[in-house]
Amino acid sequence: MNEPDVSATLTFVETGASTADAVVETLQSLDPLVLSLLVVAVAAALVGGWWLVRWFRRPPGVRLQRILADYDEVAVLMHPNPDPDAMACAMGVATIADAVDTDATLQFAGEIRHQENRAFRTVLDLDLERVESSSDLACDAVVLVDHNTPRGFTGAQTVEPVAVVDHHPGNGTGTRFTDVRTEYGAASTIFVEYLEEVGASTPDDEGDPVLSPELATGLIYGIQSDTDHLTNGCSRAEFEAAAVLYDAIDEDLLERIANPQVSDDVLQVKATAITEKRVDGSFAVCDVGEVGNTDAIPQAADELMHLEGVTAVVVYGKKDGTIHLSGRSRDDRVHMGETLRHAVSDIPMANAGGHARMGGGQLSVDHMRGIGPSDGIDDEEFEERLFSAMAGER
Ligand SMILES: [Mn+2]
Repeated sequence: MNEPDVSATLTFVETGASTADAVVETLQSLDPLVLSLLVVAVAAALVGGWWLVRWFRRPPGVRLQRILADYDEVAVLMHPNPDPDAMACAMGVATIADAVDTDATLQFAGEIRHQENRAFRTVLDLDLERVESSSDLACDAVVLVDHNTPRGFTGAQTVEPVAVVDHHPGNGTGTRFTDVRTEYGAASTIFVEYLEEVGASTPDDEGDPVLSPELATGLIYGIQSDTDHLTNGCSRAEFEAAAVLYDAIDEDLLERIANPQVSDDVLQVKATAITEKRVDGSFAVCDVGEVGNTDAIPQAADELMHLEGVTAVVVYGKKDGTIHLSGRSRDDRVHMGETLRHAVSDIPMANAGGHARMGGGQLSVDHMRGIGPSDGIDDEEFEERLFSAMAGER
């Protein structure tokens, strides 16, 4: 039974020996110059390999910091209309960069409209710069946070970020550093880990970053706002990050961000949505009319979702001849993005879409009423259409 095995082993040993002999012979026959080059090449490969292993064994926060140290200045780019998670991440990059004497300019496209976002910026005294085109970027070295593909400004598609830190799905990458964790509830959580990795939770006098009350408060608020106060889309990492931040959080600052004054305009729109809504089964639709601040529309949609028995809502309002739509759903039968897309599909120049639970869109009033060849529809028909789209009817 064992015989074939033994002979196989013998053959292997013989072959092995003769191969080793052949290698030695070949080496001896080589020119000394070639031989020494060969030795140098092997040594270089070993050192390179060792270096690579060491580099990739470093925690990502340390790697990011080493990369930031190569630049005098970086532009930290938040996504358009940045939210607290994006702003907190930008603060995180600035702190990690500051410890290695790299200046960080925090930049964003779009606007900071939502009262919570504005309160976040004001209370934490953030210096944020608005960009309209890629030429406004503070420098070539761009660090992208809370999104992975630059968008929302002229020339965005030409920007090649050096580093990308995000928690959204997508294919965007940085030329030197990419850390996208889609299982995380907030990108701020990743920065809490980075700050620990670079020693920020145990500050010393050697220039290591310090977890300031502002930064800790910003990061916990970023986590809270992206996870609906740790109730939705969380991973264990969010709770661990909250524990790390706990000692440094300034409760006064946190309270001021969480309870900002709401403009009269926004409250009016919410009130209209509550009193004027039309409910059909478990769906609600409301036309809130002309609005001063279009950001009030999604907030009104959020408000209506609190209504008992309502599982999907669409709120729409008009500003400057454009209808702004915002939909929410916690009904598995209603994919809100698809619902809105379907509802406006035959209206020229309209666009709408989004995720299963959240969607939005815009269309021009003139195009809806019908200009040129199309017949157009009125507000009432449009509402009927929204209801039937939610119900999955054609
Ligand atoms: Mn986020």
